[in-house]
Amino acid sequence: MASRKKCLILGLTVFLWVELYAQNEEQNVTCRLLRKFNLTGYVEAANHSMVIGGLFPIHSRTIPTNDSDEEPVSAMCEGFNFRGFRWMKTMIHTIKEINGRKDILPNHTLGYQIFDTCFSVSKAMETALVFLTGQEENKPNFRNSTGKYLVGIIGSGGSSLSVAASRILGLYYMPQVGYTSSCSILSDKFQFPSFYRSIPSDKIQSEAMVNLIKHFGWVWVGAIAADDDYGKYGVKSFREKMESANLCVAFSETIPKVYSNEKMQKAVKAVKSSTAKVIVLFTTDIDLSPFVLEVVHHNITDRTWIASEAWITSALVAKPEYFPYFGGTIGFAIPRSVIPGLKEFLYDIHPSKDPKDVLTIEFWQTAFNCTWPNSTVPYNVDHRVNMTGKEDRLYAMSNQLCTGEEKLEDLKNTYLDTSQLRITNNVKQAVYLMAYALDRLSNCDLLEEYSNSTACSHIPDFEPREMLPYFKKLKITTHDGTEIELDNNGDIENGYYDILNWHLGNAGEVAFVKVGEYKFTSSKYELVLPKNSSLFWNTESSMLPDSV
Ligand code: TCR
Repeated sequence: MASRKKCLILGLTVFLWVELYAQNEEQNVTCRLLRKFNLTGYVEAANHSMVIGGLFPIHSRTIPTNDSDEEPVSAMCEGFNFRGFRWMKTMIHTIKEINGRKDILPNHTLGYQIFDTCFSVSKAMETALVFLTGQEENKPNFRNSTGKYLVGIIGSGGSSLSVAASRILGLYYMPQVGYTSSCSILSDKFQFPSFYRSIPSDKIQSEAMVNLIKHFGWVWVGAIAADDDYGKYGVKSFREKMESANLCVAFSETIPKVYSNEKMQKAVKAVKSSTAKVIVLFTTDIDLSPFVLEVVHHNITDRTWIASEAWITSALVAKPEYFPYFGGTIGFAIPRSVIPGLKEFLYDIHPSKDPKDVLTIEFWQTAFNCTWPNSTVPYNVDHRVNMTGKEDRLYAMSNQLCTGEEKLEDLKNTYLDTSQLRITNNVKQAVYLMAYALDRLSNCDLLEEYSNSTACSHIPDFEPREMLPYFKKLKITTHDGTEIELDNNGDIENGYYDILNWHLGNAGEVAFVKVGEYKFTSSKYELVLPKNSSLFWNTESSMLPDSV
């Protein structure tokens, strides 16, 4: 096939049949349960020796379906997520870069198979099953029950997704390298034997928050968590560390993931009625958005928010119109990096290149608010439940047709914004960790303590578990000279966070001003907040808030 060499399957649908035979004693009935997995993504596999799997939140949620006792169906997705789309493109860009290098895997090239998780646990589970079992004639020979070719998986995105997926993938010791799953439980190798990551564990961040609180002399602090593994474990370890530092948590609330006015108002009430003026918010930006609207609606000002890394630089929250409420936010961010060649790669996108590339068409339609002629992609109809609890179609089909002449340069869009590459750089490093582990395997470059017990493996004919020893103490140097070393739990041994503070920029935008750093190694930490850093506080007096 002529198109074999190119990236071919877009919007691919995978069918998986699960057959359950239930023996009914009286009637001897056989029940057959069918489930069609409906996954979207990109694959390029032909002509490559091996494939790396990838999972990214290209949509923000699944569309709720009506309960029915008919055949179980796989949900559709909505809410195009430009940031997740950039992460996904970064994985492809990195794989192409590695394939062009002579010093890493010189005799092999890597393909990829990437799926959209829609930011949902259920899709992450579907993909885990497909990675392990799925195979169709025109699809790559990724590792199935005979154990071939799929090296491992980059992802799955949020911690709840990684926890769920790696409970299945871990059964087969399928390596998984997370780029944004920071929940501390993923360090537990008994539960997650094949999980590694390029993002530090939140164990470090929650301690960093407590040290920041101590630094400013606050003792009475509220905490709000997202209703998922990230939020709940993050706040749990934050509370434990506050207690051991003899500091107090004034309240601890959760933001509901599925709309519930009652639960939301409970959290708002806690904030309004507490005398704690400093509040930790451990949540991703997507989950935080409805809460932000509530804070605006209730006109809650005069609070200082301590941001977790997942929303500290988020364009969803850092909007000038929210500055009266969220200005002065302080928190930790993954260090920024510049990725050579990525910007050009991201700009190289146009729906006319491939009529089957449904994600690019949706990207174009959403970014330019138009409909691509004759496209089968439903425009971004959004079933998000609004603040009043009613289903609200926030976007309707645009009548305006896209011309194809729309200019990416005119867009102010998260996808193209390469000024704050933080998690994006983690994606790149996650792919490199996987590739370097594979490179070590191809050279049988084992640590001494394993070399007696493990025979050398052969590419590409090896079992997933054979990769695991090569992640032990894996040490790599990144494109910008940073050294990354994994410890025995698959966590980053040492590194640092930027401490950012939200100021109002000259052009009226929210500026993320770096005011310090939090450095950590496996045995010690250091909070560096120079006395002369310019801190902005959103208090009446513009002075450091009191929270006692
Ligand atoms: N860990 C979160 C997810 C997350 C995220 C982000 C999502 C983190 N940072 C930035 C979007 C953007 C950190 C988790 O669930 O583990």
